[in-house]
Parts: sequence; C-alpha cells; structure tokens
Amino acid sequence: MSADLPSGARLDTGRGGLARLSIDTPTCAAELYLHGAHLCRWQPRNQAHPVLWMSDASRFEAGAPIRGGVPICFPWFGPRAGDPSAPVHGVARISAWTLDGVTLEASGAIIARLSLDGGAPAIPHVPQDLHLAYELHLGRDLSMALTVTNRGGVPATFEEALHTYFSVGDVRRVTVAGLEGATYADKVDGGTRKSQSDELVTIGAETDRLYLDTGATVTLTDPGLGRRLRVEKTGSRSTVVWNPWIAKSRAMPDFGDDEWPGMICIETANASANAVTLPPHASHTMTAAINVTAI
Ligand code: TA6
Repeated sequence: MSADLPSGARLDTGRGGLARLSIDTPTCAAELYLHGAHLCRWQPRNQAHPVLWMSDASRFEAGAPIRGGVPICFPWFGPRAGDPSAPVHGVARISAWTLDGVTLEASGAIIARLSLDGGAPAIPHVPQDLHLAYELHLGRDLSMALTVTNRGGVPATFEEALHTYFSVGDVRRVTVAGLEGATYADKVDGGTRKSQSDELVTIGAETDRLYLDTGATVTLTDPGLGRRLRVEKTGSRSTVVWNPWIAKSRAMPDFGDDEWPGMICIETANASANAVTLPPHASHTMTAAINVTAI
C-alpha cells in the first residue's frame, strides 16, 4: 500500500505499535489508525487548535478502544441488550480494519477508504453477512461516510454511531444548537424521555442524552476557542450529546480526571428506536460532514 499513497499521506507505526495513516497536506494534518478505523486527529491548517479531542490517558492497544477522536460504534450502541459481557459500543472500534485505498482529491483533500467484514474469526459478534465500508475526506472540511451492506438473505438490524469527541475551550461556555423540540432519552436520569425545550443545549453537569428522530444539522459554538463547528449529517436519525463531568471522568481509567472541561461529544448515530433494519442485499450509508468557522 505504501507505494500507492499520494503525497502528504504516509503509512507508519503509531502509538502502541498500531498501524497509522499520517496525513500532512496544505489543507490539514490528520492521523487515522487501522485499529477501529479510528480518526484520532484532524486539524485544518486554519485552526491553531485540534478539532478532535484526544485523552492523554487513552490506551493504544489491540482489543481496547481508543479514548477520543472518532470511535465507530457498531453493531450496537452502549451496552448490548441481554449480553452484559459483550463489549460496550460493539466491536468495530476494537477491530483491525483493512485500508483499501488512499487518494488525493482535486480540492487537496485526502480520501481514505477502509473496510471490515463481519464473520471473520477475529471479529466476533458481527453477523458474517454484514460488510462495513468507511470513507473519509480529510481536508479543510472533514466528512465521514459509513456504509453497511447486508450480503445475506435475511434482514439484519444494527445500531451505529460516529462517536465524535470535539475539543473545546471550556465545555461550560459552549452552546449546541439544532436540537430544539427533539425528544431525548436522558441516560443520567435512567433513560427518562424528555423534550429539548430550550433552543440551545448547555452543559452544567454530567450530560448523556440520546436525541431521537432527528436529522438536524447541529452547531457547536465555542467562545473559548473562538470557533463554530457545524455537523451536517445524512442517513442518521439519532444525535448523542455527552460530557462525563467530574465523577464519571474519575471513574474511567483511560480518561484524565481533569480533562472533562476540554471536550464534548456530538455523535451522529442510529440507536435505540432508530436502529436500522437492512433487507437482504441492501446497503445503508450514514454520513457526517464537519466544518469549522471563526466567530
Ligand atoms: O455516547 C455516550 C456514551 O454512551 C456514554 O454513556 C459513555 O459511556 C460514553 O458513551 C463512553 O463510552 P465508552 O464505552 O467509550 O467509555
């Protein structure tokens, strides 16, 4: 593969000895691990501060999820119903993906294509007829597209999420727009269904909300870093907003005790009542496009 890489892209060995695609072009710097097809870094050239947040305490080892960046949750979101021993958020984020191709777009963006086939011995829990393809466009903007194909003869149901961690100046000062009127399951309150009555979501305590039946574009305004991040999505009916705050941060071994003010997750998903059922031989694509502007 190395020989076929366009200029500005390099396949090397990253943290924990894991294979990594390093990108350094006039439009952005980025790092993509084959472990979990995990984007750990994306920083457009006009941004002095990384857009994606990474924990300094993250593990980089086979079988363990990376903390930060964009984990891919699949084929379930959260704990697996009826199987408490199964890995939280599924197995895609702890599996070794195949890098199928890397090309350079006229816009200067790098396109990386990866895949994961269900049923491989190393990938338990993924029904063997499900095939995942992941395409990232890494440039001044970022776009991610996850396509699931059911190659089997029976319907397949799954949940999925691009569990994006954004870096912010101070989470207590950010606002999230675009979710007004949506219903959400409040996981901090036992999953109680509530309605987003305020126009803006603000963070003043542990927040873990699964917004349902919404295809809305979400805008994160961050006065601390003087920027606005816009997340536009397709093929997604759920949005998750998460900040662990103090106690939950301390309870997570791969999350620094004092790191919580610097991050917020805004996740593009299909979860719970929005799980996807794919007929035989059908595909479903979920996309998230992210751009950053100054405020
Ligand atoms: O997306 C929010 C969430 O489901 C939270 O409940 C929290 O557990 C978070 O994901 C992180 O999950 P992880 O398994 O990566 O620790």
